[in-house]
Amino acid sequence: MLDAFAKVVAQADARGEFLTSAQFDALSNLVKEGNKRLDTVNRITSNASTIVANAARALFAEQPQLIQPGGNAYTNRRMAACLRDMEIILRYVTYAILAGDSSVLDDRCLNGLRETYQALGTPGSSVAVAIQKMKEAAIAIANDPNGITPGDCSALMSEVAGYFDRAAAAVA
Ligand code: PEB
Repeated sequence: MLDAFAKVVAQADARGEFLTSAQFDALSNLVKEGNKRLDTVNRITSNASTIVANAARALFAEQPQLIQPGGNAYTNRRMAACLRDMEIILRYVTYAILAGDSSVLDDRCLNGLRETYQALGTPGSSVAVAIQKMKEAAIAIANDPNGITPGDCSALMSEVAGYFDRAAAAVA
């Protein structure tokens, strides 16, 4: 599990060299813009249950077969497992945002997840849709200019979108 700093250190050490100025500048920018990242993680974390519930509702409205008899989220046990999975994925996305690196998401959440869903008979493509809906909701909340110091968060929001896209691609 790496963060943006540990990754650069590992890369530099593998070459046996000091940090390049490009690596240094990227980390310097990460520090300079760090409050945006912390605010983003804080906003997504404190709205996690709303993000999960709304994304799940939107998924089941689009794919009602999932909650009909025989569906993959039919019965409370499967519904609970589905909401739990969405929450786990969102939680790892928040870790990746904080770390500025996807390795925690990759190694602890996404690795083997596609195969798990295949073995369970859970439709990965539907999980991917749920993740995309969480992405939209999370970005709307994180990027809301109200109640916060205004600034340009476009680069950070595309990084955030990238972690959700990575998760969706890993299960689709
Ligand atoms: C992954 N999900 C399920 C299981 C596991 C995971 C390991 C099997 C064990 C169990 O039921 O608890 N666990 C989960 C995860 C990590 C982990 C992400 C990462 C670290 O450890 N059903 C749907 C939707 C979708 C869904 C498409 C969006 O209709 C999910 C939610 N996951 C779902 C369901 C089950 C499941 C299990 C319904 C139960 C499947 C079953 O028992 O039939």
